[in-house]
Amino acid sequence: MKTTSILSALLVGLASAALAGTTLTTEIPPELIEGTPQAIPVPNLVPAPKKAPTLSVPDGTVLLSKGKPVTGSDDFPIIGELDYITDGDKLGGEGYFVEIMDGPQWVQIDLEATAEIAAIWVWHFHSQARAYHDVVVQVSDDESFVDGVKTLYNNDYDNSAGMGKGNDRPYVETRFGLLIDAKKTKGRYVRLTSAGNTANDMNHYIEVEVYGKAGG
Ligand SMILES: [Ca+2]
Ligand SMILES: [Ca+2]
Repeated sequence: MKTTSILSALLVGLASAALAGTTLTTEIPPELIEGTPQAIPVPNLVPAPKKAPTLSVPDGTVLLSKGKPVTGSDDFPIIGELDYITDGDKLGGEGYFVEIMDGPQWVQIDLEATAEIAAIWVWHFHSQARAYHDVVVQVSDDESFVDGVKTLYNNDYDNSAGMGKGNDRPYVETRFGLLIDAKKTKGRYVRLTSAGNTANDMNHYIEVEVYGKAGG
């Protein structure tokens, strides 16, 4: 009896230790699918999720990227503005996405201070089921991404973007976005690369959210 109580107390202690942290949630935009569905001809595709992804993050994790400055390899977007990426709007329709030119292109968020990053949540485009090619997400304290670059996500399975072969799988864009576990990686800048998509050669972003703790 006594042994059982001690054992129970131990198990409760272990359970609360394992549960330390918070489940990250965000506002998911409403469904808005337009046009006729198109085939998504990429290998090893992760099917579209039916609900929002979840991730346990450290207590005290906050949204760091809201309103932060965004730069890019294409300074003159074809549609919209780079600022859309951190403005908090995630709707799928016209006026909410920025379109940048074809080829491998990047956008970069400046958190304005080194942070301990817990998660990065990405919406490229969600009014049509499609997959973006060569999605690579990196963190660095170096604005030019030469030194100290940490790659958190890379689904360029054939290294066509020339940044190294990635082991992540291509996925279907949906309103639920792509949630990346950043595992407390430290850095000031977040750079996201892509190289067109299965519907056209252009690159798009609706919103990117970077979560973590400032001053990491
Ligand atoms: Ca936005
Ligand atoms: Ca590729």
